[in-house]
Amino acid sequence: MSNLGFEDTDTILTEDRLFAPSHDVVENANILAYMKSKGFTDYDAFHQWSLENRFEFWEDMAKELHWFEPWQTTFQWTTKPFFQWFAGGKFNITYNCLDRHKDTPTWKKVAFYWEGDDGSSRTLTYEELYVMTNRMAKGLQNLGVKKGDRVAIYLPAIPEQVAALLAVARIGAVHSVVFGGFAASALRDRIIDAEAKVVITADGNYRGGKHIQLKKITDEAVAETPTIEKVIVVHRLGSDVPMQAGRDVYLHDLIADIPEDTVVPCEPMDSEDLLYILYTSGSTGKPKGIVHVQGGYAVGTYTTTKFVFDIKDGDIYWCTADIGWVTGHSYIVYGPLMNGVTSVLFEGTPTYPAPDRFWNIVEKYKVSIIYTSPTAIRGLMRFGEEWPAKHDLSSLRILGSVGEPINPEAWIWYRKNIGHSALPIMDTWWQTETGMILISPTVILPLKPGSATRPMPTIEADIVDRDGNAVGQNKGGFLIIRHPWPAQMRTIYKDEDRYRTYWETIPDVYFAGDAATKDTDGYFRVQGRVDDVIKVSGHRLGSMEIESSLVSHPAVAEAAAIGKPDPLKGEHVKVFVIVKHGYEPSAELEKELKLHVRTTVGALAVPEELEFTPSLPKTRSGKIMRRVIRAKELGEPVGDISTLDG
Ligand code: 6R9
Repeated sequence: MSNLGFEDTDTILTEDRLFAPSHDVVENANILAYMKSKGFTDYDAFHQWSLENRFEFWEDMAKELHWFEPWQTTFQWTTKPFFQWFAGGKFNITYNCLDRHKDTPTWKKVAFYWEGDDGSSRTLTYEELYVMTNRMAKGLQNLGVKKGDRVAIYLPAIPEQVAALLAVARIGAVHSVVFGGFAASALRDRIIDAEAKVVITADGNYRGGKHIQLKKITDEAVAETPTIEKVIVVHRLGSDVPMQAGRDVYLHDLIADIPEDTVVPCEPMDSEDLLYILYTSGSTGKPKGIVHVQGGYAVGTYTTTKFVFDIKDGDIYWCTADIGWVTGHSYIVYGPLMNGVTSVLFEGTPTYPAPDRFWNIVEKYKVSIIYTSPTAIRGLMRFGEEWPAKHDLSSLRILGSVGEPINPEAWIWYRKNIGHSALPIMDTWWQTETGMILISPTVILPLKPGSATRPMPTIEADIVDRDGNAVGQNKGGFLIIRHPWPAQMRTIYKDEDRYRTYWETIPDVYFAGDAATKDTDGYFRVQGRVDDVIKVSGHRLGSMEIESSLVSHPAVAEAAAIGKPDPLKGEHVKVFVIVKHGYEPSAELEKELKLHVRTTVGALAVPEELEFTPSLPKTRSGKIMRRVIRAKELGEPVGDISTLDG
């Protein structure tokens, strides 16, 4: 990453409104109970203690979960920047999501209220999810899936998707969930990189009323993957799809003869054994397989769910993300289930069939905690205050936000219209790589609109320059973390060198790739990426992935993709295209190229703007200077370009 530049990010928002938490909420907060057990009532003092006693903190948290055998070493560097948490421990995350709740009242409690895109619904208790998970685990074993094997999951948001993750983890296999909106070639590349043996998909589904043919896309992908032996097809629509004899099997057939009382014992995994791979965009064309492990990831997501969302027994929790993204892994599946909370799982979109779909769901299920994205909020704001006003939202007590910076205007709208002008907003900053929330308020902190506030306990975050020197208060710089936390990624799958760059770009600290500031109260304000990652509606896209897609089209010689500020999506994609000799720029070609990106990467990546150009600025070594293109496009100073050559 040679093009780090934050010279132009040194702009401080003059946002100084402060929203104090209510006394009752603070008194009953989960985090306060823990703080008091250590002799603290003030978060600053407690946080300072947690920096000095980080292992004690994480040991306390880990002890709340079930270990088949206790760990021997809480933390150790192996060869820096590689490290281990809870080494020597034997653990299974599915045991902690399900089995641990047996013989407790949680067992009979609802795990998920599922709401389909079409308004259909299903309810599953913890016990029922356990039964579904065990039968699926047995089915996978019957197909020959063993500990360490990779299983790709390409499903819509249905209970079987949750059970699929849990079943794979239960038998010690490794899941690789692929977002249902990705195109066949994206699914294919992820299956190939992970060398997955089995893929679990569905006959199809509806999203926002649109029919998505998951099985057809899977067939296209699997035609080019040498490792896939079996395709499991969940009946979501109940439609008949072409099945390849010997390879494809319907889930209901696979488990037909597996009795409901079947128990597949949880594989006792080493803490550091792989739990999952999740691909995300970086600054090269190839998505990175972020690796998370069983023990530390569980401890980190369990703890942050409990403290940030202040989970209580009667809560109805709803994270509106998709399980195909890290937010869904950590805060739909693992964190909430380990906390034994009742959740809503939603298959659809915020505006279908009408712009009050979210608020309708909140009212219907009496949701008390909602965790959504700035894009969703801004999108719903457009339709006006009358849509939330139609619904009784009085069940809500905590609001959450994730995925991109939330602008103060959206923050205020969210609080006023959804949060009855009173509820706290947890603006949670984290990443696929971090596995868990790292910077976020808890309900005890005063809030500032547009600020993710303070780091979580034990998290040592700072703002530094490119050499790692702290820049001081209210100065723009790079957001870094100084010490590993339990849920941090362990490596990039089959690419250790790429993992090292996170700890080597700025010497000896974890560099997140974001620009941010810290104010005099120690509150962080994250501004956005400083690398070639574009965040469209909170979803990560790599410039190079879009460019590679474009140059794979016969008419394209070269392409550059940049992110441009977008009032709704946060950012949108603009591409610059040089056509090959013999081709002419035209409106038709523009349409064709956009479609090409849609079918090779996915709908999210489709450029909003496409400009044909005769040339692109490049370094002497031939790299496209996206930062220069972006600055020119936005009419900003181009800045120091001497460092761009690489
Ligand atoms: C969880 C998730 C990570 C990037 C991250 C940053 C942006 C996420 C944010 C935020 C400002 C927040 N980001 N949360 N920026 N405020 N509360 O989104 O993971 O898809 O890997 O993206 O998202 O730029 O670096 P991921």
